[in-house]
Amino acid sequence: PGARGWEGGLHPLSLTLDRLVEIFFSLGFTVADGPEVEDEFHNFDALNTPADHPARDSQDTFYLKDGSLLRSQTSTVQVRYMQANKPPVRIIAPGRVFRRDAPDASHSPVFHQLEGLYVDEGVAFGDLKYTLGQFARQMFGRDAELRFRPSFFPFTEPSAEVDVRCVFCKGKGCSVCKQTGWMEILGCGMVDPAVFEAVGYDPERWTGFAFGMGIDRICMTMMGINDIRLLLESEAGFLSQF
Ligand code: 2NM
Repeated sequence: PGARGWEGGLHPLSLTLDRLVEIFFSLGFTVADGPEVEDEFHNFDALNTPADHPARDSQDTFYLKDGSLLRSQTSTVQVRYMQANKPPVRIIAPGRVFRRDAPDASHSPVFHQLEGLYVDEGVAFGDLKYTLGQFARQMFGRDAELRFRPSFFPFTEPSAEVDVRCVFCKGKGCSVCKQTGWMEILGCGMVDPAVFEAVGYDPERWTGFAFGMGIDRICMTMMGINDIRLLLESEAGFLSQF
């Protein structure tokens, strides 16, 4: 037989995304998608982000000549989904997003997010903690431990940032967790009533939670990749390791 050729393989971001989708599918979520070129309503106004918010500055977001923009978050997909569908909602929205950041080892103007949205009657913060706990045990191991820190996002109230006890040193402190024992994995919160108003849901009847994570960052942590720019590299040299 002749020498076997290179067969190709899935990109590390695809491998990471496939695993994330599989986990959220097991928890009852389905995948939604939407356009990468958006308008200000879906990217900002509907998400309780007013005209004077710094995220709307042309230094921070890519605008096109006709006033449309490249989405800076996949929450745009959740907004479109809510406009088109009545509750209950249980979706994840993975996809490419854009921010005007100068590229370096940890920043790229093009990166990937996965956001989730759960809306029904009587949804509480405990449902959010339970769901993310189930996610973490599947993604990071059955003994995964989460820490919720109070934070702020315009579209959720209350909001939190979530850390997982470092999967490499189990909390002792190492170079991956920068000696803190914790790895930041996502942001989340209870959907702000102003978002429900904007999409035509009655905020007196419906409550929900949402969360968002950076796929590139999770991929880099789990696969030991130290520069985000490698994930957009087209040469097979780096990619052939996976
Ligand atoms: C995050 C953190 C917290 C989010 C909110 C929504 C929506 F559409 F429901 F308002 N979608 N995703 C959200 C909430 C995203 O990313 C760090």
